[in-house]
Amino acid sequence: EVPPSETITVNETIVVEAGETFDGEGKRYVANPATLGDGSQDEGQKPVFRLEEGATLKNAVLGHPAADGVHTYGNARVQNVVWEDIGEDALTIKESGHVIIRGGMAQHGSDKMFQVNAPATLEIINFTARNAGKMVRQLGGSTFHMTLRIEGSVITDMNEAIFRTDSSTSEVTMINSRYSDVGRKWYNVQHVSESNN
Ligand code: DGU
Ligand code: CA
Ligand code: CA
Ligand code: CA
Repeated sequence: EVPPSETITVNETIVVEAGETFDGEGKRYVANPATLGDGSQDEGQKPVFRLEEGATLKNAVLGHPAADGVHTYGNARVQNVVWEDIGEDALTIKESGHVIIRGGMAQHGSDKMFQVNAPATLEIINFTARNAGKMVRQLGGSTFHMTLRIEGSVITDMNEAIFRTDSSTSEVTMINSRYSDVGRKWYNVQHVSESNN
């Protein structure tokens, strides 16, 4: 891995407008703790990036502090994005859509990595996930349907689970992936399909 060439302090959430692509060009983006958040477990922090419907975020490194990470509103693509030290969480699906996270890595989350707060399909492909509470958490107490698909990924050191949900209809498919030390793996997930893991 080549270290980022430059670190940019983000004072105000970077909004990637509908249908647009933001190319981070391999630079590191850190939150201004005074305006976005300090990356602790305090709720109510602001995201470093906000992706509107159909937006793409690529080639960005989120450094410490990462505040509330990335928020998505509808369909979104996150390609080759690295979270060096997850903040309150790494990415949150705020509005329904199909979100694809392809390539990249996230590590060092005190609790959640990917938080799903609206009905969605989340695909995680060729990703490295390590050292967090759970890789994916559907909003606690919610019973909407979500679909999780994990492919070609490496998952290590999750205290609680790879996926935790309170919904009896939510489902996960995991293929061609490797994992170790992932707690309960599927926490209350009623529909699991796995192959070649
Ligand atoms: O405990 O609202 O963790 O989006 C309830 C909270 C929690 C959310 C979520 C998030 O579900 O704050 O960060
Ligand atoms: Ca939270
Ligand atoms: Ca959050
Ligand atoms: Ca952290």
